Formats: sequence, C-alpha cells, structure tokens
Amino acid sequence: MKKVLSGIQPSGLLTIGNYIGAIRQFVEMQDTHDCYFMIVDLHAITVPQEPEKLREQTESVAAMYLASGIDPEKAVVFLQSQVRAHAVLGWIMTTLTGMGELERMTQFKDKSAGKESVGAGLFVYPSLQAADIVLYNADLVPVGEDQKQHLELTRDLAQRFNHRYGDTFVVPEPHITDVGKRIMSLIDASKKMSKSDPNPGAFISMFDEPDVIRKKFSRATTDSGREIKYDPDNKPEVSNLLEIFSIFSKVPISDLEARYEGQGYGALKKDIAEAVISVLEPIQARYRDIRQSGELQAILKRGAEKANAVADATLKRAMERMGFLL
Ligand code: ATP
Ligand code: LTN
Repeated sequence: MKKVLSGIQPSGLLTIGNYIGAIRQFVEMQDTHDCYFMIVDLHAITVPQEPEKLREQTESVAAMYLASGIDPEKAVVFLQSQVRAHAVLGWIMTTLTGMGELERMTQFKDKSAGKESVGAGLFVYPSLQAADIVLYNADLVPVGEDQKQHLELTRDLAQRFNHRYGDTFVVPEPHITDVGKRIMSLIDASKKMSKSDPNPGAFISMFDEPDVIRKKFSRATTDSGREIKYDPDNKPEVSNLLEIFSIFSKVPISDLEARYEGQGYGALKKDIAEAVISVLEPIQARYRDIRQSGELQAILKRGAEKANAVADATLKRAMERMGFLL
C-alpha cells in the first residue's frame, strides 16, 4: 500500500477551501492507502499564537478531521508536537536547505509582506515540512495547489540527503486534484480563499450556520454578465462558484452549465448555498458530538504512539548515516 501524509495548521477555523483542497482527499485516500494525517501545531507557531487559542484550535482541527469522515481505525491521526522526531529532523533538513531556496518560497513572501518583524521560523518553515513528509516514507502528499512549491523543495531535499548519505528517504509526489485545487475568495477571485482572511465574507467556514452560508454566497462577487460558463480566465468568479458547487453536489461542471443555461446568477447562488449546507450540517453535528464525547485525547494519544514508532525508526536511520553516535 502506498503511504500518504498530510497536515493542516491549527491557525484558525477551517474553511471549505481546506475541506476541498485537503480533508476531502484525506477521506478518499484512507481506504486505499496507509495514511498519516496530522495537525501541524509546530508550524502554526511560526506566527504568534495565544496559548489558549492554540489549544482550542488544535482540538478543533482534530475534531473536524474526524467529523469530516477520517476514521482513526483506518488512518493515523496525531499532533506534530507529540512526535519529537519532527523537531530533530526539521533541524537536520534546515541545515541542508539553501537560504536562496527559502527566499524563493511564495508563501514566505506573502506571509512576511508588510510585517515589521518576522520570526526565523516562518522562513525555515518549508524545511520542517520536508521533515514531516520524509519521516513517514510518504509516497503521496494530498494538498492544495498553494503547497506545490513546498513539495518541490521537499523532493529536492530528500534527493540531496540521499545523494550525500546514501538512499534513506522516499522522494514524495504531491497529490493535487484538478477541480478544487485552488478555491478562491468569494470577494476577490484573484486571491485564494484563506482561513486567515480578515474579511469573513471572503470564505465559508466549516462552522458557518446555514443562514450565514446563504448570505455569503448571495453577496459573492460576480461579473456584470449573466452567462453561467466555466471559464477561469475570463469569468473567474463564476468559475469558482461552479467548482465549489460541483464538488459539494457531485454533479460535473458541464452538467451544471447545461442546467443553468439562460438563468441568472441568483438561482445558481441559491442552489450552491443549499448544496454546501447539506454537506456541512451533518459534519457540524458530528463535530459537536465528538467535542462532547471527550474521546479526542485518547485518539490523539494512540495516533502519536503509532506515529512515533515510524518516525523514530526513520530518524535513527538518517542520523546513523550522517555520523551521529546513537
Ligand atoms: P492560512 O490562511 O492560515 O495560511 P490556509 O487556509 O491556507 O491557512 P493551511 O493550513 O495553510 O490553510 O492549509 C491546509 C491545507 O488546505 C493545504 O493542503 C492547503 O493547500 C489547503 N488549502 C487551503 N486553502 C485552500 C484553497 N483555497 N483551495 C484549495 N486548497 C486549500
Ligand atoms: N505547509 C502546509 C502545512 C503542512 C503540511 C505538512 C502539508 C505542514 N507540514 C506536511 C503536507 C505535508 C500548509 O501551509 N498548508
């Protein structure tokens, strides 16, 4: 069975962008792959986090994984900070990474732009991500398109290590779906939908109530025409809505175009909202049950035990090859 690893930062409330680009893939892959899904809390602290909020958001992402259908009997679900090998191999990978390589990372450029002071952790973030992935010998990494550049660096670092110290790490491939690889903001279709967008109208949170979802879609920016056509270059807003609709309704985009031919954007927006609500409502109900059940801690502890066993073995192999005394 091929191995899969991915993670999401507990840096805020998850959006349908995270669901579409990441979690939906996780759920699909767990039946056919050997899967490791983590909550990357060590990555989240690359920007300042309030301790109380970090605790809450970490539990929230873990519970949302389970509520969305990740089954801890099938996939290993764990917190990055509970597997100390990430920090050690992260440091080792940092020493293999060139400053120039990190300077080219667009996520770093975006997140540091206009900031008065930026922590060094934000800069070396991709080296830690590379360690996350190679520790589990992952073949495939399901992510949204924004992570492609980090995956390319991971591949380079794995190859560099193997070249220098002998074959040690699997060189992973990103797993990026065609439809839904980059869901855009509902307000500005030139920007990615992001959980840290200061305008909540730009995203649908996984926790939004039905009426909020209806309102956000009805206010979503659209062009001044009325033709419902998938054409990302010329009609980015409508194309984004069609992608979201197609994913939540499981109806192909071409069928949706035919269904709404001759109708304005209003009908489309109303129906998208209902399709999204019908998927999110049961997830939200399961989320509440999981939070109330008090089972989360034990699930994460079991996950960390399994993850530690795999990660420690990889770390040991790598350190031995590098000349560390063990
Ligand atoms: P932030 O806004 O804090 O940077 P984010 O919403 O981009 O966060 P991450 O934790 O960085 O979320 O991403 C988790 C996963 O979700 C990644 O695989 C990422 O590619 C995917 N993802 C995030 N936003 C989108 C989006 N708009 N479309 C598709 N995939 C997305
Ligand atoms: N960089 C990713 C989060 C992340 C990740 C990983 C994703 C950290 N480690 C390992 C896949 C595999 C992000 O910002 N979304």
